[in-house]
Amino acid sequence: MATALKNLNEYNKDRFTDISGKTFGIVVAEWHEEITGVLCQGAVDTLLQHGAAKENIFVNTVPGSFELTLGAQFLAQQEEIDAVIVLGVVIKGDTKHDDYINHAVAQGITHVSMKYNKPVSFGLVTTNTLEQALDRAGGKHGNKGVEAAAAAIRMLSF
Ligand code: RBF
Repeated sequence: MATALKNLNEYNKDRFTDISGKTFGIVVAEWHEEITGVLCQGAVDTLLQHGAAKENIFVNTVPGSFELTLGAQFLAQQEEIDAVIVLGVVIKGDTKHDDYINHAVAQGITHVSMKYNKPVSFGLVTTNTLEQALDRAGGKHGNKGVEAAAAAIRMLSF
């Protein structure tokens, strides 16, 4: 579990497989894009640092986090894609939209992962405030895009 004391930014790289021949699909929500852009950069940098080829990383955007599931499915159904990384930011507001979106994405991408038997990483930042989201996109709680990429690599080593 990611807390102030523990998160996957300090992952154990010994457990990583060689990803030089692996292909990754990243789906990023455009809502709060100043934050999702940082998550995406963190994910891409992590894949590159661990040997993925630039031409094997496919980044696609969707309008909002609710659309992440279908975006993940479009990617996962492609045979050449080995793992999918889902990135978005949902911030609590006056209504319960966040609950509905977050649950839909969590269940939706789990389903995609099971259906296509591929890792689909959950990089959805779900916070009460904008500040908490910024803290998790290159701030004091690391970068959840990095963590999502690390989880995808780790699962390819399973
Ligand atoms: N999408 C996000 O990615 N993050 C949000 O914080 C977010 N807040 C929303 C708040 C409301 C009230 C609504 C209706 C939508 C919100 N969306 C958000 C967009 C949603 O994920 C989706 O793109 C739209 O509902 C269109 O299907």
